[in-house]
Amino acid sequence: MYLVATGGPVGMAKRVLGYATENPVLVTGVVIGLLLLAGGGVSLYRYLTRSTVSRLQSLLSGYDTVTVLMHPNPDPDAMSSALAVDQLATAAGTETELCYPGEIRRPENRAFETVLDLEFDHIETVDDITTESVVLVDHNEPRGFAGAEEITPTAVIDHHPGGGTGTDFTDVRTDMGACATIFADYFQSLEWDFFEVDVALTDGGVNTDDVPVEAIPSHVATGLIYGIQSDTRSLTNGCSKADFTAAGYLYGGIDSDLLNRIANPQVDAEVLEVTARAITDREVRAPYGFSDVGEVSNTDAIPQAADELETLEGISAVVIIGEKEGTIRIAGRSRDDRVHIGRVIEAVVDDIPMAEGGGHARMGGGKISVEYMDGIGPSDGLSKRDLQERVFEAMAGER
Ligand SMILES: [Mn+2]
Repeated sequence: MYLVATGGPVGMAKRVLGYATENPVLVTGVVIGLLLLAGGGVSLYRYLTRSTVSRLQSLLSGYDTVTVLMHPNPDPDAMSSALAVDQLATAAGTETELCYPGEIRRPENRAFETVLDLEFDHIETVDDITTESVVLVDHNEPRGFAGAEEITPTAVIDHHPGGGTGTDFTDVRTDMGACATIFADYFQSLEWDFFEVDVALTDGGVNTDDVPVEAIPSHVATGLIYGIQSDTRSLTNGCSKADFTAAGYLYGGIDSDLLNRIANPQVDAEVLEVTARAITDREVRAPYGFSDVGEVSNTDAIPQAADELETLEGISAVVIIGEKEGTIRIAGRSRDDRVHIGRVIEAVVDDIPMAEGGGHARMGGGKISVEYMDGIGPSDGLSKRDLQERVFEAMAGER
């Protein structure tokens, strides 16, 4: 040992080096031990993940057919997760029915469905689910259809908070940016090969006939990576290291042409026109915005315009209204923690007969029949201008 101890990191390094020179065997042993521990950690993690996915597979193999249930208005994360369960189930010798309540409306979601040529079953009530076993993906409590509360899921794979569990299997990882990340993790631990499927560019169909049972077809890998991208705003928002790891892993098996077609679909001209109107005619009382886009033929354009207006500098919450066939549609967005946009819309339509309004903290919607608006108030009823005032009051917490 050195007798002169010097301070600081240099001194420390010298002492460690000195010690290592004098006790080579001991130090080598310690280094090897540390390396083994780190390697062991990684393989232990892989072992645990593999046992998790094996448990899911053995659960699936116990049924002839399982229903894979997506949340209402499924997004690419939910849809690709359903595809992943289908792949795992097929390998376990089990058929699947991939189901969703609500609608697949947004262009990105429709493009996902069309380009991948998916056949998801639309359900309206609990009676449309005919299998004994239900697997939930990307949500943990069934919702959005009549009798949803009667469903007891067998398995739940999700990344949202909430208390929902499966009777036999629950893997809810709230630190993940996407449910697709969990499935990528499963596939990685299974060490299945990627398999390039033949995508018919002309009709958008995916031919899955030749896909080996234990493989990750390129359209599934592509779907999963887009699920991660769309749930995390292209890995910029709410993601973890695991999402990057999953994306890096999936990259080995994607079809980049397919990804491009899913991620950059053609936009309906009316959506752009309505968005332009929403921006031009906006009323801003910072940090809140409101816009009336008037008559529309495609009501999907209203929430999409709300998405765009919300990104405008200086606006943290926004409500857009538009009209179709005597019904006013409302779409709200908020990234302002003070504004629960669902409750704002609920408060705005509260006293209007037959009106609907509500939603989540960041996203909400509603509809009002113009006929019923006319019946409100002392004289001429409720005008769209009055509606605007109500919206600003509610956003400021005054309703
Ligand atoms: Mn998700």
